[in-house]
Amino acid sequence: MLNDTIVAISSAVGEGAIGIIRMSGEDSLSILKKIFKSSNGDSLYKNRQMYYGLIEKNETVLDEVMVVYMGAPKTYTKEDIVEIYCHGGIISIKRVLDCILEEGARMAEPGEFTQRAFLNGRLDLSQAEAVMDLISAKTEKGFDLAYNQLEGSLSFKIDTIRNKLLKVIAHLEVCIDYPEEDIEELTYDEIKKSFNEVKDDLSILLKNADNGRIIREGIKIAIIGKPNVGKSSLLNALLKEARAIVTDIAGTTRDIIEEHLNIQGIPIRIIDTAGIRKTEDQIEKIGVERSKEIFNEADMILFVLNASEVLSDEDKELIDLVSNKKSIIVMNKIDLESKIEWQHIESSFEDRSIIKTSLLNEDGILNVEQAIVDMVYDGDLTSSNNQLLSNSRHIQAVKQALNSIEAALKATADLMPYDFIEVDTMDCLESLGKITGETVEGDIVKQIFGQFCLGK
Ligand SMILES: Nc1nc2c(ncn2[C@@H]2O[C@H](COP(=O)(O)OP(=O)(O)OP(=O)(O)O)[C@@H](O)[C@H]2O)c(=O)[nH]1
Ligand SMILES: [Mg+2]
Repeated sequence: MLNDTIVAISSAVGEGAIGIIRMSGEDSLSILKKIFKSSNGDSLYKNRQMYYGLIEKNETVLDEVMVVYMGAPKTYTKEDIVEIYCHGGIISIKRVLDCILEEGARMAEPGEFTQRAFLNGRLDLSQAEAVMDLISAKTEKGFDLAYNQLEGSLSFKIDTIRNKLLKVIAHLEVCIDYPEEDIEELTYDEIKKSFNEVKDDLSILLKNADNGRIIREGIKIAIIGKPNVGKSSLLNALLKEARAIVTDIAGTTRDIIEEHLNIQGIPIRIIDTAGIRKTEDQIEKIGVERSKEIFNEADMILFVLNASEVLSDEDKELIDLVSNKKSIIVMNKIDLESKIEWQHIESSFEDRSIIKTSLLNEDGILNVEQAIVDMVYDGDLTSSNNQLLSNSRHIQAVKQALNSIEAALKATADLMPYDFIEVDTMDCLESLGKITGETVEGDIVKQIFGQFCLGK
């Protein structure tokens, strides 16, 4: 039902100076004419021109507004659009909205304006998804990433790869359909060359995808360690506020504490946990169980140790656990006399950064931040500007495409018949089409737009 007219409140809900109502569809202008009286009696509504006047119903004034009519097809949805700028605040907007609904417009579903932009061919699917990312971006980097995607940087890359595949497919089909014709045969070597190019393109996309995903979704970091080593002190120092209770009593933190943090543009979900130890205390026991769950779920661990204590067996168990995970070692309390077995630590964490801190005075906290940034970017900060892939759905599609092209390469190496090779090539093409929306199923499209906010 693309030709009905939809309406929604497009500004954020709550009190504000202005509240914006947007209509899209064929009847937008005629509905506007029924409810709006321009102050100068104008009723022509030139394209993209603002008019000042009153929204009236049964000769009662509902609000004093500004309106603009934008004619299809050069609009966000490629349909006729009308925007009404009311006084901000719930009553005014609600009254005008109700009035429009009575005149026959339908309340828009979440994301329906952008969905129309997609269905009418103004945006491809990855660009439409970028619109949502722009709105929900929490960091500058996240915003820039989404903006590039909206501009079509990812679509362009995907199209380039798809075109390479289409060329091979076209050639394969001619060879399959007209075997007797004297068409220049595609040699297996030539096919292989094209496939290898595609494979390289896809691998490069995937190489930077993890960073992209982190910039978009945030990275989950857990602070883990024995009781009383200074985990909550670390959380507070990173947040620059006294968020968690810090005492000299071992077992102070019993529940997990989760906060959002932004280090050099990287969005982070940081989680302080209960110190891990064997305990008979019922509450603490549950806390320790949760700490272990968080440990498993986290993308990265900040492992805190107390440099002024000798290592216990429990410490050593934890060290073994942590050494298998992406982690940064925070050697805390270096203001006190050092008693820890450094050799054991260094040999257990040969390839890890070990940061010395005295969190009592927030000494070393900048080094911890830098270590996090380095780990996220794998020591390669410049690559943070090359991310094209960031959305898990897109990453999944590229992975599938890579599998297919590898299968196609193998079939080529085995000198399989052309139609065999074509099947894998088609699979690859189809996987890539899911990103831009050419080959995506309807219910997935629905699900994607369902995540949008109302009025977008
Ligand atoms: N001397 C010294 N004391 C510190 C340092 N960092 C933290 N402390 C103290 O160590 C004690 C424990 O700190 P917390 O941050 O509560 O430790 P925690 O790991 O969260 O402890 P639990 O929540 O019990 O697991 C507090 O008394 C802190 O003031 C440090 O660098 N040097
Ligand atoms: Mg604590």
